[in-house]
Amino acid sequence: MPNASARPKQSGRRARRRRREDPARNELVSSSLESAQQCLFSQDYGPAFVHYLLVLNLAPEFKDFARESFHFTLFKWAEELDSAGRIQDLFGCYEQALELFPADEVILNSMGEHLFRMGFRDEAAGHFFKALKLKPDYPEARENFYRVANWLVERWHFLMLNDHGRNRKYQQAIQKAVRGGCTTVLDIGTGTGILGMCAKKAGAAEVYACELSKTMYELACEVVAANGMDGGIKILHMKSLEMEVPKDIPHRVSLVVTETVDAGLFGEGIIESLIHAWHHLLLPPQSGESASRDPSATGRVIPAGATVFAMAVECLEIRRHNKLCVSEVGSLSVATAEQLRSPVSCSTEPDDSMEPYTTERLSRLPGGYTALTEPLTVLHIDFNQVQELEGLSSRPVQRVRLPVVREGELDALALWFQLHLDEESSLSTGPHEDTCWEQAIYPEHTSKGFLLKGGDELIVEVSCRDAYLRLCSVAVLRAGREIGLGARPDPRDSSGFLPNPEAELCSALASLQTRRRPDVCVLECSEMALLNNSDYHRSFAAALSKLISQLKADSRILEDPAGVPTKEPFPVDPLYVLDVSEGFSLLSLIAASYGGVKAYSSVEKSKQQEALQRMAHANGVPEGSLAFWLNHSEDEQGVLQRPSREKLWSAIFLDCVETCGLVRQKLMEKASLARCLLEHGGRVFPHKMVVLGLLVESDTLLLESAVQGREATLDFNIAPFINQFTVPVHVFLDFSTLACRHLSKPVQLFVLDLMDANANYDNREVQVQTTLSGRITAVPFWYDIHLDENIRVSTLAPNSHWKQAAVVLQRPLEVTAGEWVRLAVKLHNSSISIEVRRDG
Ligand code: 44T
Repeated sequence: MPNASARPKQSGRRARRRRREDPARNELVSSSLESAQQCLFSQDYGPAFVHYLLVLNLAPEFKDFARESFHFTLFKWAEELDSAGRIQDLFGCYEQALELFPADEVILNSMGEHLFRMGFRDEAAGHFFKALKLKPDYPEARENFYRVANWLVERWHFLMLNDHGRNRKYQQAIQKAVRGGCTTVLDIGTGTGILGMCAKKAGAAEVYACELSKTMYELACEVVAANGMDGGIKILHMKSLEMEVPKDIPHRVSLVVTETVDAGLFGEGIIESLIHAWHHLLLPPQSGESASRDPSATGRVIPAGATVFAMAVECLEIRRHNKLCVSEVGSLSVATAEQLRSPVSCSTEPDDSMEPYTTERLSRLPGGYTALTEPLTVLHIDFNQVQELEGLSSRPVQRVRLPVVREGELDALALWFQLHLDEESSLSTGPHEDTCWEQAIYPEHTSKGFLLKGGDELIVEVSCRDAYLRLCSVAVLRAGREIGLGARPDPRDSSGFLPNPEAELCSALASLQTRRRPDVCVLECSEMALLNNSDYHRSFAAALSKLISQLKADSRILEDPAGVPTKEPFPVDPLYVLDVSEGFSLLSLIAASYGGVKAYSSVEKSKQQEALQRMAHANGVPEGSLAFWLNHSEDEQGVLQRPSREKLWSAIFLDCVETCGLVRQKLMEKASLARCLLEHGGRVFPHKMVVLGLLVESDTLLLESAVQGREATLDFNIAPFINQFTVPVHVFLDFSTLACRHLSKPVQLFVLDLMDANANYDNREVQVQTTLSGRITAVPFWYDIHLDENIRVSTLAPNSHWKQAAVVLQRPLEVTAGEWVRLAVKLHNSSISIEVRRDG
């Protein structure tokens, strides 16, 4: 605790004079300061905080002197408010504190941490960013910022800005339109301002831009000013749907430019934005009969429209992230666990709890994919026809037939589109294009193991009832018969398609088997992949069973009064095992299935707890040997009901690596707590982690991390601004499909010992010899997780649920084959940092 009892030094002549001038104020200040210090001393943080507020508001000259004590008081009081659930009060205090100290990086960072814990990630990120701007060498804020920068400025901004082809095509289309007479322009969703700047540069008389993200809006303002266009482009921080004429822009415009499209085309709300724009922001469209053909008196949109394609694919990687593919997990049978599924599911009836699609770059999926059908056009949309846009949501569900060209299991439908910028030019987001675009993936849940055969036709329903384009495989036409795939076709909606009665019976049967029952348990895609990770569970089961038999054997050997060991016929107590993995985990259940074990799980969601209990029942695990730790926190007696041993736990499971490839936050703190709770002979699983990595040259990683120079961004000066949001560690990397050259062999970078605190260090230097000449641009890394002396799991294993991470170097290092380089590896608060230097 900072020194709370010291008296403030008189801070300068002016302050002294003021104090002399107002004795009543001085009296109040000094008594409040005294009270603040007393309260602080007696750990009465709420009143201490109020006293400090009063003092510092009345006597700002004490700010320097009281800063540390004020911080301490604020943080302690905030902790109390947090545990009491008084969230409004908590943020109220921070706001008051920031009014007093608006440029205080420590307060900003701490407020960011609270915001983050409560799920306000964007706001949290904004606070860390501000803290870091105020004090660039503040490591806590830097690490926090790196963890959340992705939410503030999504990584695809770098990709899009580095995509010269895309930028150029947009620029040419805009140039043509402006030179053709569209001289008033609105850029919807301007991002860094690039399309608006294209319009200005092409000679547009008036350019407006809007952007709903605060960070992107601020960035756009900086970029536009740096390019000397701040007088020429009016940027608004708002959603286009809130814009009005003449409040926000003086009159309607003749051109809207936008790239508010996601991989599924409509996910960023382009339909709604354009309907609104046509009604409120754009001049009337040019129509055949329209009297005026003057482009400056009519409105139009770039892009002019889009054509959407879909195809069916077989893909193991998609399958294992969306449905259970194994019948055994560890030693457990999960054959009855079909109720587990990923949240990505698309039926023609929108369901808010589900995401209709995920996105993937098909060409980069590990293990690849097989196209089972030809790509087929499923929709064409004209952005210049407002009636067409408005009609989309009321349009009946359309059925399209995809001819099957190759035999395979139906795992997903993939969707992409061609964006027609104007009559001449278009962009494609297809899987074969060399672009930054991903495809939208609609995983197939219902047709478990359904094999499509050449000559079949897959019937897909296409709908657009809410903001999303939805695709749903409903049936297969085989030899003139329709085989239902689970989602019952609705004859009213199917335009002119009448299913035969037999087919209807089939699909009714299928939907009886697969209809979502109330006990369906939804897991994240990464959790599904974890369940499908047989290696992981087999290794844990083996290591655990070894430990259990050892401990059981030990507990049977009791000392008799004469000191001679005797064998007890029955185990005395159950062994206690705790799984503190975050998210869904079966490790506790695997432990409980060994018998003589009482296992506690940290799974919190009630649906997931029910799923575990169902599986326990199905596997004959005795009632009572599986319990949920968090249900017991109120009732400590229930947990600590074993008086015969001093410490409770025989084994504690930690999930030490996040799916994204980073060490789990606070892992080492968790491990040391866990060690304190172990009985004699007990173990923390895993007991050790080895971080491995190698040197690579990868342009892809560079392009995904930062905007490279000015060329790609049409010679506009954008890179230095957006690159403030560059983070040195790239996560969710798939090393097996990363385009790169390996410049060295894998080396051991770091060891984390979870069983022995003394074995740890926080930085290490590693010498690596290069095997090829090239430019070191990154160091991908992964982990060997040692469960015991003999059993280990690698996070790089094929079919692992883990992805990898890579440190991307700020300055690539040119090396020649055989040269030695030195890596300075550091671990600070679970974050790994690596610097690469030439040796010598
Ligand atoms: N990502 C594609 C989607 N906005 C692009 O705030 C392709 C993803 C992608 N502003 C990998 C690769 C790729 N009014 O800054 C955003 C957003 C803003 C609006 C004002 C509105 N109505 C909107 C709607 C959106 O527009 C910006 C661009 S959205 C583009 C999304 C490279 N992963």
